[in-house]
Amino acid sequence: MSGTRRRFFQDAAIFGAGLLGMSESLQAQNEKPMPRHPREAHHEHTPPGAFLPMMTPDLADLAHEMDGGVKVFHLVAEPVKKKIAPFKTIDAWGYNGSCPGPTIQVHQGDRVRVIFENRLPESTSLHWHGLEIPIEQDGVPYISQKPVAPGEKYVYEFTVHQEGTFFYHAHSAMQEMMGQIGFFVAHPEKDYRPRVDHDYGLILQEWAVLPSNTVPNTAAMEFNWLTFNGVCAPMTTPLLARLGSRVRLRILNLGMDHHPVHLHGHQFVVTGTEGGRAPESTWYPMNTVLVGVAQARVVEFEAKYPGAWMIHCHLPHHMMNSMMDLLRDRQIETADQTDMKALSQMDSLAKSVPFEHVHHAPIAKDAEKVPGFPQDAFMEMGMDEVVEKPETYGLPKNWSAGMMGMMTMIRVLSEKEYDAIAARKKAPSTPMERHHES
Ligand SMILES: [Cu+2]
Repeated sequence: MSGTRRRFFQDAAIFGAGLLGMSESLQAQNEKPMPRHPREAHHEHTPPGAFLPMMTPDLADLAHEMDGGVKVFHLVAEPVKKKIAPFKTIDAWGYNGSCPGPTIQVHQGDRVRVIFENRLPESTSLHWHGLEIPIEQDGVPYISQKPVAPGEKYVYEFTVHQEGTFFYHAHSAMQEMMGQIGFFVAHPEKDYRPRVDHDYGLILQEWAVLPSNTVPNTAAMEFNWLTFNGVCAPMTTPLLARLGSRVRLRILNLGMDHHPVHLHGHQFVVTGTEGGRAPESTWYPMNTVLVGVAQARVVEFEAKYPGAWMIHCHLPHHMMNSMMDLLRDRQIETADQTDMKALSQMDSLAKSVPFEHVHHAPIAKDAEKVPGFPQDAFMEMGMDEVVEKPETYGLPKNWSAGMMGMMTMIRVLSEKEYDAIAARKKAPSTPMERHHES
């Protein structure tokens, strides 16, 4: 038995007893009846109208209240201090204290009211990207409405007759690049077939933040911080799937670049776009999907193979952050870097957070003599401890060293492993957290 598996079994024994796993947290997100266990979503007896909510790792859902038959949401545009990496907090703009904004989930056919408040220092509006709604709800300043001035409110109301993966964003380019975007998911009246057991959403963003600065340069054409749901790897929370389950992944892009998002170890099919569900006759196997600007791509796959499988943008420079702030006195460079210098830079950064820095991978004795050295040497910076959370439990030591930029992973887990992590998510105190307090 491997060490990882043994740790899981110990964990299950300690935390598993009497705990119900994921189904309750899913239920909490959803006012309609939910199956007790996500796998039962496959079952023919799912109550009518029930749907599997999309999970947006590292972001919350926006709650709503009912006013007669109308779902009422409150959305506030405001500046947000956003920690995108353990050692980097930026001054972004977002909604309800969150960047990207909280996820809105509704049903096809719902009447939706969004009471919008502008707490930005400038005028803005909300555009409902992809939704077929009356022109006066379209959120384009001067064309469909007056700009919403600072301190003002505006009420949007429309019926959602479509299904699919939509989004809301400010209809002003620079505000978009400051982070003003969020998911708007419309679940179908009749569940998609085949049904899935897990449904995850990822928002792709890119940021240009100069060293020792906190404000993104929204006029820049080059980007040094790359995020999924507002955080760079390894801060991205791993997605979890039960072995043998079917997974839906919705990927949304609002930035300056198109991102080829690649999944390791599994093939998927594209089952939808920002325009809704695609007919099954159009599905074909792939493992990299290009998500263009202002597009959403929905992919589905069977989680057939156990392991921690990476999901990442495959643009080489998006598989890392520039490390300008990380190493302070250097940008990414491929010259004049020595082992001692790199180590002392990493150590001083690690101390400033603080976290325990794991020594980088070995280099050859005469490495400096080889033209081109270094390339990836000195790039990786293990920080398991500072990004530890239930979803990272049981990963191999120094797993975080290889995680940078637009990157996350899907952990395909046995029932026992999955339930052990679900139990940790519910446990108020775990040895991991106690360790942090000590
Ligand atoms: Cu990319």
